Amino acid sequence: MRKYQVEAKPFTFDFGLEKTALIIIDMQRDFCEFGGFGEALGNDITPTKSIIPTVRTILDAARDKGMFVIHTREGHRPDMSDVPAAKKRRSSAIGEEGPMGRILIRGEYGHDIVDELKPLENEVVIDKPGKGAFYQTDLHAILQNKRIESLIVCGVTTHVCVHTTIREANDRGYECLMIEDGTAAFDERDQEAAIRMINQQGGIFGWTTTSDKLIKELKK
Ligand code: TIU
Repeated sequence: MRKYQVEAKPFTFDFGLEKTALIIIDMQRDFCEFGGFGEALGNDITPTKSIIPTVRTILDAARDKGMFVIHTREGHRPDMSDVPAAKKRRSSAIGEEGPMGRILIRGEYGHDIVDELKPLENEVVIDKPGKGAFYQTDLHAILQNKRIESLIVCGVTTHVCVHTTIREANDRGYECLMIEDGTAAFDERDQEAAIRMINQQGGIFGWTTTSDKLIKELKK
């Protein structure tokens, strides 16, 4: 099996295509469009919206290679029985009516993935109630069944759901490559810090690189 080698920090990230999944975290209208959860929390969603074309380029390259693709969505049951009181207390917009339907509720327009990144039939969609994609989901089982060892990670927001997921994956033995310009935080300082926190200390949580470096290697 060919080894792909992507120039990354803190050193080259190598992976085999069949043992790698692209995981796109929470590219939902609730985080990338106006009137959703991201805005309800008091953020300017311009940075999350602006990475959609870059994530699409990465997704297209992964699809071309036949890479296993996973999409995640943060959200809750319509009856909100799976929302911890502690979460609702600090994110009170959850379940409230917004211009895209009830905020962060499964089945609502705002909860779904943006049109540009709509999952294909053969791609996995993980609905998660928390920030991490492993918590209360079957993601780990799916990755084990598919013999996946490495994850290429994109999506939003870098310091919240992307970071939590990478930390969870790292503890479960997966090697993670985070795509710097394929992720976004609402505040540039959080973006910079989140990237540094992954690749510091010899790659304490994993590796980081840019979309052009990944795509160059995939297209070689
Ligand atoms: N608030 C924030 O930055 N993010 C989240 O609440 N969820 C995700 O990151 N998906």
